[in-house]
Amino acid sequence: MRIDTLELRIVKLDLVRPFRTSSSFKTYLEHILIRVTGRDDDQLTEGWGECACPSDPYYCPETVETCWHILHDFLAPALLGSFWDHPDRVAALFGRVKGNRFAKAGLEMACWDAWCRAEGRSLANALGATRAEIHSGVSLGIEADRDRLFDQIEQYVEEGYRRVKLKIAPGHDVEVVQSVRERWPNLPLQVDANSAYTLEDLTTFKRLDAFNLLLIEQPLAHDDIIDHATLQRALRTPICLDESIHSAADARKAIDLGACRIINIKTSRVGGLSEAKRIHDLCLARGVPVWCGGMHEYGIGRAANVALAALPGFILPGDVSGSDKYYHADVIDPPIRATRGTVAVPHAPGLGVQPRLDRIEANTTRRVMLTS
Ligand code: OSB
Ligand code: MG
Repeated sequence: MRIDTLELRIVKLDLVRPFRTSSSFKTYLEHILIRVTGRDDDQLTEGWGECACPSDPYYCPETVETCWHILHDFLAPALLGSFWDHPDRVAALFGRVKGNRFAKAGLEMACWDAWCRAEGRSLANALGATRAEIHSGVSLGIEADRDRLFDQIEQYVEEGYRRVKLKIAPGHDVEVVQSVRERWPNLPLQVDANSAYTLEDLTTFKRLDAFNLLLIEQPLAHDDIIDHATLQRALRTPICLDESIHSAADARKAIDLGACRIINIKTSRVGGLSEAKRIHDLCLARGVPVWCGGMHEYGIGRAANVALAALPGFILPGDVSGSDKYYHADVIDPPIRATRGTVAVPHAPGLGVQPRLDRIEANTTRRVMLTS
């Protein structure tokens, strides 16, 4: 396979409702969509990828602008005109570029889509999926108003979502979780701190430990696994790492240290689908449950998440909700929907979804075409 052209665009979509975490506040997103065209044995093929990086460096060090720069000036030149026989080899073409995993993941996804379409295989099949549908949960942002939070939980539980994740932050934690637990004693519930706490907050975590949570996600620093191991030893509730895990090597070290008992796998955070699968394979071999996290993906990245979450080690419900939770009109047809808390895994070739060029075009704020 050889990629001949590469189109980058920033596509801006408004969120259905603002989303607040301990580290950021958003009313709209600007994801980079990537379209590649190439040839496989003279057969023409096309692929789409999504770079789901936030606009600000509050979740991870990258931003939309750094992704654009790295894609435009380093990754595209490394990919254009190079031959590769399997998308697992694409990451090696980017080998000289350190970090910048969100940028790499978006372009690698487009290569997976192009290759799978040329092979006539679905992405799920190519990754080794064993499920035809996945279980999904919802991630709820911080709401100052308790009634608004309760209304959302009520709505999503009614729609059949399998679990609820609440964002927490210092001063917005124990009391909120307690009130939700009192109202929904049996709801599968978990929390995500987005790295807002330190070991000094041990008493807060000891109190959270009493609410029968499925897990506590990324309580401590984004670049830590040592303190997380200390905290995990003090808690009954499993710690799940998100921000701290960028590779299978990171996952192995965190598991060996006892820094977590569960891992949230996000393709974009780990530099692509090949590395995401490697983390999955390691965790499956080590008996560590994983689930598929999200970055408010548009339909393209969301379809990739669904395919990944269909692998056998994804035994916990993920954050892969229907796209209607975030967007009025998604960039693909048909949009990804959850029915009674399950999302069907696309089985058409590649990502298995059709980009809506009219909507993509209407929401594009920047565009560039690159050729080899
Ligand atoms: O920490 O998991 C996170 C969204 C943006 C950045 C980080 C996170 C999240 C979410 C939402 O929790 C996941 C989703 O529904 O896509
Ligand atoms: Mg998280």
